[in-house]
Amino acid sequence: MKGLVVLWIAAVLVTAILAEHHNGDKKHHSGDKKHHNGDEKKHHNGDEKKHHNGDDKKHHEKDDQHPHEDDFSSLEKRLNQLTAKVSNLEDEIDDRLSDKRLQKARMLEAHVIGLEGTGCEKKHLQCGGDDPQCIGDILVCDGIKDCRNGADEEHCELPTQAGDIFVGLVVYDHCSQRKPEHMTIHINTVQTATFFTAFAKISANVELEHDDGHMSGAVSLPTTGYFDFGADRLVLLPPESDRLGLVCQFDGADPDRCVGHIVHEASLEECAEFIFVRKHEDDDDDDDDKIIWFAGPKAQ
Ligand SMILES: [Ca+2]
Repeated sequence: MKGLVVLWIAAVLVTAILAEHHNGDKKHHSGDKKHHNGDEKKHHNGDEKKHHNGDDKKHHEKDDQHPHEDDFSSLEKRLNQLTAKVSNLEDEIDDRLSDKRLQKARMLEAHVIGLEGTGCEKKHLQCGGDDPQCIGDILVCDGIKDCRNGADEEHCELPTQAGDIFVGLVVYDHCSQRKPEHMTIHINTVQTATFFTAFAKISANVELEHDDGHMSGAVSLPTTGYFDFGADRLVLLPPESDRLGLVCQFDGADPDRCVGHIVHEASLEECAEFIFVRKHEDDDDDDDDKIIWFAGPKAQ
């Protein structure tokens, strides 16, 4: 009898517990339903309404509540910063590659080569670049790439043409008869041959005014010569019996300026130097002061 009572109490308790558990589940499910419905409703209604209302501020506030969207926002910020940096670098590179800078770099390179030498024999051109190579100067600008890097056919524009005027200012003069302060080269004709194109034939007049205290005057000396592409220089043969010629060296970068040396024809010894600058059409005869003169190498 005692055992039966115990069993009955146990059965009542189990029933009560099961009933309680079942009710809890129900509550849970209904809660879930509520949550689900509510969320969906809220989400759809809220989101759509907000979208349609165009209430971006509210939308972003909602976005901020999601941590992974914060990450996207921070990545986007960093990407924008990097894009700005790349853009700045591009501007800097463009600036460094400007024509003016490139010309300056080529002038400096020409100056360094002038000081160090090219490592090539006389009448030979150094192709330059990472692959040093010497070629004969008659192969320069002949229409065939003789340098492995093609450098011999790269700068073949004549820096001078008929009608050009170059005005030279004396740096030193140990040999000319008249010791002029200025000398002017008038280019009359320029002819490029169909063969042997490394040289262009030139005819010119060298004009100079002189005043040695006793006598003053002006002369115009007709002469011929050539432009040597390999050496990038204008060579004018001696116009007078003193056998003094003129060699004007361009730097390969600035076509408006050359360093002129008066040389003895036989020995090629330099005995005077003039810095020549192209005279532009809008330069007046009396406006020589406006020409910017560059300091040449010091007198020897
Ligand atoms: Ca060539």
